[in-house]
Amino acid sequence: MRTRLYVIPASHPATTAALMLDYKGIEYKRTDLMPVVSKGVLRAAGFPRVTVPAIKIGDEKVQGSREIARALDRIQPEPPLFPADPDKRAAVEDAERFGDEQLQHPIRQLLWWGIKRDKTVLRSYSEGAKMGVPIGLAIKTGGPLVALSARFNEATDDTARAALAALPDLLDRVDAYIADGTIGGEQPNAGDFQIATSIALALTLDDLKPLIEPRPCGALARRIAPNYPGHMPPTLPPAWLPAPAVA
Ligand SMILES: N[C@@H](CCC(=O)N[C@@H](CS)C(=O)NCC(=O)O)C(=O)O
Repeated sequence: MRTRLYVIPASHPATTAALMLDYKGIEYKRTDLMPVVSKGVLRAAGFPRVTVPAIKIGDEKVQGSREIARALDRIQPEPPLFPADPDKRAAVEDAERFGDEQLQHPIRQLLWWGIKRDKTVLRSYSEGAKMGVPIGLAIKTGGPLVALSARFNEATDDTARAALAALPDLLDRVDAYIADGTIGGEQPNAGDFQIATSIALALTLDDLKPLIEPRPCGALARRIAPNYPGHMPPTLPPAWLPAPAVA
């Protein structure tokens, strides 16, 4: 079936969709979009909203990482992204919802906070992407796009500090999902794909690595989303950082 996935390079929910397509063995073409510009392209392609991931699969258009998980299971049931047992499915859906609604955004805000300070890191986050313009040029001329993205995502000092303050509890919750077997099993599910990409993106920020790497969620991210692109050297004020977890 003809399938095209629309992504912004290094977008964590877009990587969730890519990993789920790979897991299902569905071949697809990828369209890499620049942030902000992505909104117009998605609208022009007929999607109802302005965020990635979005896919065209056959004649269907599906947008949103959670919607895509369900569409993929419907279109190609094997291997499944959700358990057949209703209680287990409800637990995976709860983890997936948490990943989408609570975990994704603070990590996104910390990323844009850092990019705002040093947009040269965009080169590493765009590794392997085909943006239609040379990445050096995109970086040189990308100031306004970065400023707009930071504003769109409300990546301010206050929200970055709030994201950092919330991080230990968010990581505890992921570790709890792993401990109770909701995610982290031998066969990955939609919860694994949803959550691991946010953790993998967070691991590209050197400031966050010591908080995450010793935890079970760090190992999960490395297993489910290896080779995640991007690297941000230390940039956050040390006074804002929570204390690393005690091993
Ligand atoms: N919760 C949505 C989030 C989608 C989302 O916010 N995607 C971001 C990229 S991570 C986006 O498209 N932003 C638009 C932009 O940066 O211009 C999902 O999981 O699909």
